[in-house]
Amino acid sequence: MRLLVVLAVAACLGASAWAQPVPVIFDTDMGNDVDDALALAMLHALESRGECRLLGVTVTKDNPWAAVYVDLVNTFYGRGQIPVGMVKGGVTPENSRMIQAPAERRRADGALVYPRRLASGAEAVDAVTLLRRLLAAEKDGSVVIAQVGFSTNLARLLDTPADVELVKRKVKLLSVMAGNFVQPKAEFNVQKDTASARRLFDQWPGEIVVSGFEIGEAMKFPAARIEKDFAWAADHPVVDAYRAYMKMPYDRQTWDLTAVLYGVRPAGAYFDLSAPGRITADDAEQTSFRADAAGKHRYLVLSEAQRARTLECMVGLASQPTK
Ligand SMILES: [Ca+2]
Repeated sequence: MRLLVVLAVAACLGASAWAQPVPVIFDTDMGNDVDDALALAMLHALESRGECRLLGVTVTKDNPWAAVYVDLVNTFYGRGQIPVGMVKGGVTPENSRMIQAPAERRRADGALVYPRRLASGAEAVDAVTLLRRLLAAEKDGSVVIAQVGFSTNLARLLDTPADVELVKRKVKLLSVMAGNFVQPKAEFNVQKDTASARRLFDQWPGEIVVSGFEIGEAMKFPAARIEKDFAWAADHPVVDAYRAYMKMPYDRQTWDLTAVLYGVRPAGAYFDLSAPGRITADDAEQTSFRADAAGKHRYLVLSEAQRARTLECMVGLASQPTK
């Protein structure tokens, strides 16, 4: 048993010392659910470990607090210079306590608990412009994009042949949280902007690996670990978001964390993959998969044997102390 635990921990530590950090873009609907915040914390931990470089964050929730919250989390982790792009005319503009409450918290002397660069989402650059700029600056075939919200920004990146060519040249993998591959049910990310999801699956020129609803549903982030594992920080913006999102204690699904984990560590054996094929999003806001040896889409499969180790790894990364 002890050997198994040691092996699991070693496998979670995992990064090859000689590997180059993976350049990552995080595209998120920050504010609609707390898994986006935990996934962003994971990316910072992976960057601290030398496994990735967070090039930028693009937001698909059209609420001004979303970019502010992303910016204050980046600042908390010592990376306030990371650019944040905002969707224009996007979906789900409603306010959300999980992003607004940490952003508004002040100390007794009036100072912000979580300083940041952006005063409002209105100051953030346009998301599509930022995507284009970030991709152009990277080596060919190197960039991983983790899309854990709507497909609004990435679908818009397919508007011009020049941008499609840019995606084809620069992006190594698109790791997406969307859809459902075990039940014919609409999933939030597809439901809220079905046209963009359909367009992404129809026209994205590269490989896509999708984490369906069922994967994060099978692994819930334990509330007790929020209380315990983040205790190294007197104030932590992700813990604040978790507490503000729903009444504690609650265990929350790890949907977006799974897409980040696969995106940065595709060889980590945290998941299995479906056969290659084609994913489509239909008018009923549902995803379907058709096997096709020439297809560029696959979805994640989680075995019972993988579940505990994969969850433990996500919890460990999300709560990893800053340097
Ligand atoms: Ca999300």
